[in-house]
Amino acid sequence: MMLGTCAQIRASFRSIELKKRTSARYNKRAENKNITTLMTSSSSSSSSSSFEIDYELHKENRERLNEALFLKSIKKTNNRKEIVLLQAGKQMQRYSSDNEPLFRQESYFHWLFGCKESDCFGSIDIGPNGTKKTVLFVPRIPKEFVVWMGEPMSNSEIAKKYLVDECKFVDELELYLLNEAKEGGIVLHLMSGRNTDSGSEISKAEVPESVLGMNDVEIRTDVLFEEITYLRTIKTKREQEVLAFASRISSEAHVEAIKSVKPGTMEYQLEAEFLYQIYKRGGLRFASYPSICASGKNAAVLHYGHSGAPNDKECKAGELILLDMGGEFHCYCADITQTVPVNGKFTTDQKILYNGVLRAHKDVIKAIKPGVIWTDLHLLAERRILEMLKSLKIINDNSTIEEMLEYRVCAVFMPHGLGHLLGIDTHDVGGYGLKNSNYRERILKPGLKSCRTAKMLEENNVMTVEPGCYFVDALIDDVNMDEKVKKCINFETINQKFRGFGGVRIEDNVVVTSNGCISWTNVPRETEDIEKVMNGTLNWYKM
Ligand SMILES: [Mn+2]
Repeated sequence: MMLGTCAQIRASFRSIELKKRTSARYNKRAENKNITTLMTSSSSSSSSSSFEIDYELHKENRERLNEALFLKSIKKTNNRKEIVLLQAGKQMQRYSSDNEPLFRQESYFHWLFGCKESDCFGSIDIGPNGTKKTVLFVPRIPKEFVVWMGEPMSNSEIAKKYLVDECKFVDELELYLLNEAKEGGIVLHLMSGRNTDSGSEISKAEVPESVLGMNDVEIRTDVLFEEITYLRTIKTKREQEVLAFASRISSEAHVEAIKSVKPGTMEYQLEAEFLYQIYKRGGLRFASYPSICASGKNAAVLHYGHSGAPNDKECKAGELILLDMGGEFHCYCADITQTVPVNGKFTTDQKILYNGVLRAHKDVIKAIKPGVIWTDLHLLAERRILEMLKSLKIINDNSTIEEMLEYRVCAVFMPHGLGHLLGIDTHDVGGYGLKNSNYRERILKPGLKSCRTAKMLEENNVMTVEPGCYFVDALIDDVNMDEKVKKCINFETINQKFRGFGGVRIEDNVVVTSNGCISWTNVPRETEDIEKVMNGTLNWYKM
C-alpha cells in the first residue's frame, strides 16, 4: 500500500490508534523483566561481565540459509553440487603506510561464520536435508610473522572454534573447488547486490580463474544475496541475546555519560566516558558508529561528531546536549540516543519540546507489532511532534494536523526517518528492494523518503525508534520551501525563541515480538528521572 492520499493516511492512523488503545505493553517493569530474561547476567552499575559467544549462532544461520535456498530459490535441474562461497573482509592499511587499523569483519561473512580473522573464504556445501560440508579457508601465516602476531591457531583448532567441518588454507581453495567440480560439476553461488542505504555494491568472492574456466562450474548470483539479506532482518534468539547485551552495556555507559555532564564539560569528554564504559563493562572494543555528542546548536547537525566537527565544543548551561552513541559486541550493534540539559534542569520550553518527542517515541513503541508498516509509524511520530509544535506556537492554527501531514510540514523539523533495522550493521540491511510481500517501495516525499525502510514489520525484526525535532537553519530558511508548508510555520516564534536551540532525539533499540515489542534500552526517559540521575539523587540501576 502506498500512502498516497490524506484519506489513506487517516485510515492507517485510525488502525494504529485503535491498536494502541487496546494494548498497554509499554511498561517499564515488564520491559525490564523481559530484558533480564534475555541476559546472561542482571544489570548493575558495577557490572563488568562480558558475554560468551556460542558459535551455534552462526551454525544456525548457515542452516537457515541452507533451508531458504532449498525451499525457495534453487530449482534443481541436474545433480550438480550447490556451493555457497563468500569472501571475508580484507585487512586494510592506512594509505601507503604499514599502519593497520583494527580489523572488523565484513557483515555478511560474519553473519554466516562469526569468524574474527581477515582475508578468509568460507564455503558451504548445501543440501536438501541440511548443510553437507562447511569449510573455512584462512591465510597461511608465514613463520616469521609469529614474532609479531603470536602463534596462530591450528586449522583444527579454528574448525573446532567456529563449528565448521574443516579448515584449510586460502591457497588450497582453488584445488578444493576443482576437486568438488570434478564429479558432475558444481553450481557456485556468489553474492551480488547493492546496499540500499549506501548504494554501494557488495563485493563478490574472488573465484580462481581456473575454476571459472571449467565447463562443469556454473556461477549463480541471482539468489544468495536476496536470501541472506532477508534472513539478516529476522533475528534468531541467539542473535537477540547478543544485541540485547550490546544494548544493555551501551545503556549503562549512556547513564554514566549523563552523570558526568555539567557546564564546562567538553563534548569529547562524554564520548570518552562512553567509549571507556562500554569497553570496561563489556569488552565492546568498537563503537557502532562515531559518537554524536552535540550540545546546543550542534544537535541540529544530524551526524555531528564527524572528523570535521569532532565533538570539540564546550557544553554551556542552558543548552541541551544530544548524545547518540552505541557500542558493538561481536559485530552486533546498539544505537541509543539521549537528550539532556547540560546544567541538569530542563527549562519550560525544553521540557515541552522533549516531552513532545517522548510522546512520539512512546506511542510508536506501543504501536509496533507484526503487520504494521514502518512509514505509518513515521507518520504517527510526525503527528505527535506536530501537536507539540502547535502547543508551542511554532506552527500555526490555520491548518489541521491532517493537512500538515499531507503538506509534509514535519519534514522541516524531523528531516530523518523514524528509525532503521539494527543488527550486524547499525543501519542494517534489508530495508528495501527484497522480493517479498512485506516490502514496499521508498515513498518519495519529504521526510518519508529518508525512512530507511518502508516494510511491514515482522516478528523478530530489530528496529531503532528515534523520533526527533530540530531547528535546522538550512531547512527553516530554505528559499524553495513549499508555500503551503511556509504558511503553517510561525517564523516569528522560531526566531524569537528557537533559533540555535539545536534539537531533541530519543532512540531505543527494540525487538518485534508476536504481539508487540520489547525495548532493550534502559536509560532514564522521563524528565524528572533524567534530572534526578544527573543530580545524583537517583541510582538508575537500583530502581
Ligand atoms: Mn539510529
